[in-house]
Order: sequence, then structure tokens, then C-alpha cells
Amino acid sequence: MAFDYDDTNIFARILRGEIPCDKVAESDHALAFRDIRPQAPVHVLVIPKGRYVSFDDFAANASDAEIVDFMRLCARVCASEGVGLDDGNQGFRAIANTGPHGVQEVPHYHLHILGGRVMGPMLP
Ligand code: DGP
Repeated sequence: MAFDYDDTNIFARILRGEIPCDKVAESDHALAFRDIRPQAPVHVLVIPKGRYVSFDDFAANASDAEIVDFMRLCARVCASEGVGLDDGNQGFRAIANTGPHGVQEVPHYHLHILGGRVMGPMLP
């Protein structure tokens, strides 16, 4: 996959407004929306607005401002969805599937926030 960004991926199309999404929250540099195939009562995807293929692309190449903004939006989502520990909730799982071994389907970096039930053990 390298870090070659494909502007036709489905999340790029959501960001351009070509495809609708069930928006949860938005910030200057990031967007949060519900996964179309939810795996838990809470299943939100948080994506940067910038053109980053994967977790490692984002971590290596996004600006400090983009990274902080992204993480703060994640915190806002956890609070508003009622899963953030800070509010006395039961927590969540955050997953970034990355590349072929991570079984990443959409080549635009996204963090899955899953909650509302006890998660199973991590797969090997
Ligand atoms: P992955 O790349 O494997 O981390 O998973 C991508 C996730 O994106 C998967 O859980 C389903 C979700 N997804 C795929 N297409 C769409 C879409 O058009 N809209 C929304 N909201 N979610 C999508």
C-alpha cells in the first residue's frame, strides 16, 4: 500500500460530500461518523481531513496541529457517545487496521472507536 494516496477511496468521497455519512462530530482537521457496518452499539470512525493512507502515514507525516486536533476529536466522541472513562463510563476499544496484515479495507487513515459492550479478546 505504501503511502500513495488514492483520491477515489470511499472516505475521500465522504469528505468531498459525494457520499453521505452519519456525522457524529467534526473539527478543523478531522471528521467522525458512524460505521456503515457497526460491530458494537457504539462504532464510530474518526478520520483526518488530510490525505493520509494509514496510521503510520498519519503518525509520520501529519502536522502537530492535525494530530492534536484528531486526538481531541476522538476524546470528544468518546465523551458524547458515553464510553469515555473520564465520565465514569465503561470504556471502549480504539483500533487502526493498517495495511494488508491489519486487514485495512479503506486506504484513508481511520480510527475505529467501539463501545457499548464488553469486547472479545484480541485476535492473534
Ligand atoms: P477497515 O479499513 O478494515 O479498518 O474498515 C473500514 C470500515 O469502514 C468498515 O468497518 C466499514 C466502513 N465503511 C466502508 N464503507 C463505508 C461507507 O461508505 N460509509 C461508512 N460510514 N462506513 C463505511
